[in-house]
Order: sequence, then C-alpha cells, then structure tokens
Amino acid sequence: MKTIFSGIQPSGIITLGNYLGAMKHFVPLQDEYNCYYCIVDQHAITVPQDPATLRENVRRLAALYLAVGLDPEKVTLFIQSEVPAHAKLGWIMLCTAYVGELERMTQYKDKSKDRGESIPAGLLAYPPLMAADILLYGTDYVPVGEDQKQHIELTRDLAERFNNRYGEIFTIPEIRVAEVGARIMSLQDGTKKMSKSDPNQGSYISMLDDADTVAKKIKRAQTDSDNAVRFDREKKPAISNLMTIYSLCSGKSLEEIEEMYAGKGYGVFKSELAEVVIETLKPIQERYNDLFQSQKLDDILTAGAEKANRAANAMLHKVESAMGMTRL
Ligand code: ATP
Ligand code: LTN
Repeated sequence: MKTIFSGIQPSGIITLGNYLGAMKHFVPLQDEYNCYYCIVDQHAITVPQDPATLRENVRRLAALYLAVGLDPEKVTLFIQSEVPAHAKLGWIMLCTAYVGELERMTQYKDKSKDRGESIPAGLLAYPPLMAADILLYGTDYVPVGEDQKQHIELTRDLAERFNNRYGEIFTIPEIRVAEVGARIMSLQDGTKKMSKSDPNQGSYISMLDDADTVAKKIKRAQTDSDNAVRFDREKKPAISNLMTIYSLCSGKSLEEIEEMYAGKGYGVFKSELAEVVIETLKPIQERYNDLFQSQKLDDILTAGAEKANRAANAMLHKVESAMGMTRL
C-alpha cells in the first residue's frame, strides 16, 4: 500500500480554503492508502503564538480532521511535537539545505517581508522541517494546496541530495494537488489566497463560523465591476472565486451555476451561496461539537502518536546510522 502524508498548521481556525483545497481531499484517500495526517504545531511556532490559543487550535484542528470524515481506524492522526523524530530529522534536513534555496521560497519571502531585522529564523528553516515530516514515513504522495508546490519540490531535492550522499534511504515523494479549489482566494482581495492567519477576519470563512457570520462575510465579499455571474479568472477574479466555492460546496458545475444565475445579479447569487456554504458546514460543525471535549479525541491522538513514533523512529535510525550518528 502506498503512503500519504499531509499536515496543517494550528495557526488559527481552519478556513473553507484549507477544507476545499486540502482537507476534503484527504477523506477519499483513506480507503486506498496508508495515510498520516499531522497537526504541525512546530511549523505554527515559526511565528509567535499565544500558548493558550495554540493549545486550543491544536485541539480544534484535531476535532475538525475527524469531523470532516477521517476515520481513526484507517488513518494515523497525530500532533507533530509528540513525535520527536520530526525535530531531529528536521535538523538533519536543515543541514542538507542551502541558505540560498531557502531564501528563494515564496512563502518565506511573503512571511518575512515587513519584519525588518526581526525575521524569525524558523521561517527560513520551515521547509526542511516539512521535508522531514514527509520523508520520515517513506511517503509516496503529498496532497496539498497549490501554494505548497515549491516546498514539495525542495523536499524532493533534499531527499535526492541526501540519497546521493548516503545511499537510497528516502522515497522521493510526489505532490497531489486538487484540480479545482487548490487555491481559494481571500474574500476581500482576489489576488491573495484565503489564509487562516489573515488579521482581517472578513477575508476568510472559518470552518466554525456560525450561519449569521457566514452570511455576513459573503454579503460583504468583494465582487467585480459588472453585475454578471460569469466565470473568468482573469477579468473577474472575485466572482470566479465565489463561483468556485459554490461549485465545490454544491457539486454543481461552473456552467450550471452560470445558467442558474443568468440575469440575476450578485445579490441573489450571494445569498444562495451563503445557504450552500452554511449547509456544507452544518454537519461538520455538529460532529465537531461532539468531539471537541471528548476523551475519545485524546485517545485517538495518543494512539496516533504511538503509531507515528514507531514508524518515524525506524526511519530516523536508518538515517542516523547511514550518517555515522550511531555508536560502534
Ligand atoms: P497560514 O495562514 O497560517 O499560513 P494557511 O491557511 O495558509 O495557514 P496551512 O496550514 O499552511 O494554511 O495549509 C494547510 C493546507 O491547506 C495546505 O495543504 C495548503 O496548501 C492548503 N491551503 C491553504 N490555503 C489555501 C487556499 N486558500 N486554498 C486552497 N488550499 C489552501
Ligand atoms: N507547510 C504546509 C504544512 C505542512 C505540510 C507538511 C504539508 C507542514 N508539514 C508536510 C504537507 C506535508 C502548509 O500547508 N503550509
């Protein structure tokens, strides 16, 4: 059976973008692959986090992973910091990487701009840690949104560099990007991706937003100048983004949506889009509410960490012995 690995940062409450671009696609994979899904708290601390909020966001994310339909009998769900091999291999991968290639990462450039002299070193070291996450499990495929493409390419380069030097230890992973929804844009700025750590809450729909909040955010979402519900990513990025969300949540094609709203304008479209999104979130939020406080959630995370530790330690041992980091 081939192996899948993916991670999401507990850097806020996950958004509809994270769901449509990544998490939703994790669910059907669980029947075909050996899946590891990780809450990457060590990636989240590459920018400052409030301890109480981080703790809560980790638990929220764990509950949401299950609420969208992941089955703990089939997948390994765990918290990155509970598997120390990630930090150890992360260091080794950092030592495998070059500063120049890390400085070229667009996520690093985006997140470090405007920080002057105070760019956290963790932002630069972020991709080697991500490479370690993936390589520890002999991962074949990594399902992620389009923004992560560059990081996966770097992971492949680091794995090859390591293998050339020390022998065929790592599997070279491949990216799996969703065809539609791989890049859901901000509701306030059609040129920026929807992001859970955006300070402007109106720019994203959180998976835990209540019906009123969803309706308000969609009503206030940016639209394009004419009043026609027509898909055109170049000329009408804002409405095209809303149509993509509509399509992914309802299962209707973009053509069907264009037909349904021909001559009706943005107002009607937006209020029906709000209904569609609310209906998508409702069953997920119900399952989430049952799980969040439950002991079951802790039991699942504990079992997940045990299983992940076993697999990760076996790989780390191979790596360290190939490098001469085991005693004679
Ligand atoms: P942050 O705002 O803290 O950088 P984020 O919202 O970008 O976080 P991540 O935790 O970095 O989210 O990403 C989790 C997964 O969601 C990744 O697979 C990523 O590619 C995907 N993803 C993130 N944002 C979007 C988006 N706007 N559209 C589609 N997929 C996305
Ligand atoms: N960088 C990723 C989160 C992440 C990840 C991973 C994704 C950390 N480690 C391993 C896939 C595989 C992001 O989505 N921003």
